[in-house]
Formats: sequence, C-alpha cells, structure tokens
Amino acid sequence: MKFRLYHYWRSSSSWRVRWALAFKEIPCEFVPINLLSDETESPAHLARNPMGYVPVLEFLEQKTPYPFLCESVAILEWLEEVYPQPSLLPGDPFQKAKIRQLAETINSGTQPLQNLNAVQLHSSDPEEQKKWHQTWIKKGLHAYETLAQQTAGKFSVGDTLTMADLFLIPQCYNAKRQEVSLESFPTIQRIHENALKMESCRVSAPEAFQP
Ligand SMILES: N[C@@H](CCC(=O)N[C@@H](CS)C(=O)NCC(=O)O)C(=O)O
Repeated sequence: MKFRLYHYWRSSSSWRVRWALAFKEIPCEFVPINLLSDETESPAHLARNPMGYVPVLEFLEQKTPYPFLCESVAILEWLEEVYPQPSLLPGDPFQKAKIRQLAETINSGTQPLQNLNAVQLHSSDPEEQKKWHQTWIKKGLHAYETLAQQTAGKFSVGDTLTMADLFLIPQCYNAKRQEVSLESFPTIQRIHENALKMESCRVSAPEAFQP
C-alpha cells in the first residue's frame, strides 16, 4: 500500500478524494478522524495538517519528515498528474479551466461556510445554523446550475465524469442533510442522478464508510 487517507465518513472534502482514488483504482488505507471529537485538534493530527482538517493523504513510501498532502484540490491535481488515466481533467486548456471554475465554486465559494467552526461562530441556535447552511448552499448551487447549463451533458462538463462532479455531488449530499431540495436545480439534479449510478461514486460515498 502506497497511501493512507485520513478522512471522515460525512466530510464532503474527504469524499472528493475517496472518489478519485476509487475512479482511478488506486489502493489506499483509510483512517477515520472523528470531526465531532477534539481529534482534529490533537498534536498528531495538527502535525499532519496545521488547519486540523481532513482529508490528508499520507505517502507511505516517501522518506521525508513531512509525507502529508492536504487540500483536496492539491491532492486531486497530484493524483491526476501521476495517475492520468482515467482522466478527471480532460479536454483543452479552456475546458480544463471550466472544470476548475466549477470545482472552485464549491471548494472556495460554498463548502468552507459549512464548516462546524464557521457555523458555530455565526450562531449557537440550531435554527439559525440551518438558515446559514441553506443560504450558502443555495447561493453556491444556483451559481453552479447557471454555469453547468452552459457546459453539462450527462455530467458537469460533457458526458464524462470530471473533477467538477467530485465537488458537486458531495455538496449535494450536504444540501440534502440541510433540507435544500435539488428540484430548483434541474441540471444539477440530472448530473446527480447520473453520478449515483457510478460504481466509483457508490463505493466512496459516506454510506460506505459510516462507522
Ligand atoms: N479546502 C479543504 C477543506 C477541508 C475541510 O473543510 N474539511 C472539513 C470537513 S469537509 C473539516 O475537516 N472540518 C473540521 C472542522 O470543521 O473542525 C479541502 O478541500 O481539503
């Protein structure tokens, strides 16, 4: 085994990486980090990722004092360079940029606002927290829907799975948890249905890793 992934079953950022590993058929050992405990702030985990977040990919054969790679975008880009087939970033430079734009709409524009620390700083009232979640998820999905209407076929960009879908589908899972319906996002709904039919999606999904 060359890799170990520190992850949490319900973490959308972790699902992105689990999915890429499954899609590219790269064997990996999975180590759960409980985001609901103080494990994220433990010295051992902070040594892996000073942000205290998951996912973290550990390179087991790399003989360096810091064999950890964090940030799902950096991990996915690295996997794509070293394991280019099957590709998650196909096409010409403009298409690749569009895929990255969609991914960043979720990665930078939507998911960070769902993090427990951001939500708790906003309010300790569960109803207020839900409103906060819903506001930012709807804004992100609305933008994604508008962009995807210009690029989507079966998936976000064309008819094959790309990196963009690996960001979108876990965010849809969070939308469901926060009672945001996908009905007002027909393109996203279609992509979601197509993605859930994929073996690599199902074997990397939260349900497959639920403790
Ligand atoms: N930009 C980071 C985001 C990582 C992130 O936010 N991870 C969340 C779970 S999805 C986390 O570890 N949260 C811990 C917390 O909120 O304390 C990435 O893409 O890897």
